[in-house]
Amino acid sequence: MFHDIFELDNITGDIRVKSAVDYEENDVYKLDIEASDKGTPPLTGECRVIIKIKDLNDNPPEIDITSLSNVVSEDSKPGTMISLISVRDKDAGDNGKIIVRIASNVPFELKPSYKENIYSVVSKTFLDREEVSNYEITILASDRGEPSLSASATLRISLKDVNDNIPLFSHDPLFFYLSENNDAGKSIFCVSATDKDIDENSIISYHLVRERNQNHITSFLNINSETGEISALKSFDFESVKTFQFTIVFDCLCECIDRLIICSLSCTIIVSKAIIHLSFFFFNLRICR
Ligand SMILES: [Ca+2]
Ligand SMILES: [Ca+2]
Ligand SMILES: [Ca+2]
Ligand SMILES: [Ca+2]
Repeated sequence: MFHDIFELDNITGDIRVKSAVDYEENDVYKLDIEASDKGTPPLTGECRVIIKIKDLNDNPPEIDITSLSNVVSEDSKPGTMISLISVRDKDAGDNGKIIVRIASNVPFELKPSYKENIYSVVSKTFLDREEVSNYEITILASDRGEPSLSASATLRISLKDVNDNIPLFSHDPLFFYLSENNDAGKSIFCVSATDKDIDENSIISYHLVRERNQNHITSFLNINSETGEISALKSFDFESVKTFQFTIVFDCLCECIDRLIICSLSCTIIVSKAIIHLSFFFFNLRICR
């Protein structure tokens, strides 16, 4: 095999390299050399030449990422393992010794394992999908060679939503002016709450708290549970009723406190004389048509 790599000058005895040598392929060659004189018969002598190849830092580190899942629940506790990282470098000595770090500013850190060159990526703080929903974790591996070679790899993580936000009304309590002689059966105003979660966790269902007394104002109001649109079933008269109050509730199973909670909004409607121009809104209300 070494005939392909080394050549021997049979006059001078010089050994020359005739093709590339690679420490990672073979780090030592043993050449058996024979010398003979020109006598009759020729006499010979033998020796063994051992050639050791010196390592150069010609291989950057390699990074393998084994993701347990690319989706992590936002309620994962600090220290939750996200992924396994293994690094290797074909060089020897310092040329193959690797320093690994996370190069991006993310709430994750590397924990060395009991095995050399294997690390786990773990969360180091509580996570909040409503603050940051996706992370790119850049892993940087550098060897200790001179000059150092390095490589990077990116791990992408999405946070899975947990229902940890209750719906919130922008104004609570709510005061609302309604012009008397409103059209019975028509919408008088709309309540709207927002929920920072997504999908099912952000769907809000509105309900009126009904009083047992059939003459209570809530008997004359309806709410669209999906839109929050409130309609009055009768026309109000300033001379007979000037103000009334009721409560709107919505249910939400908030996982942050692990129980069903009732969120509510207290509403006060002030009936105004018809001469006042239509409906006047306090705060930032949306008119439903
Ligand atoms: Ca090398
Ligand atoms: Ca190297
Ligand atoms: Ca959430
Ligand atoms: Ca929610």
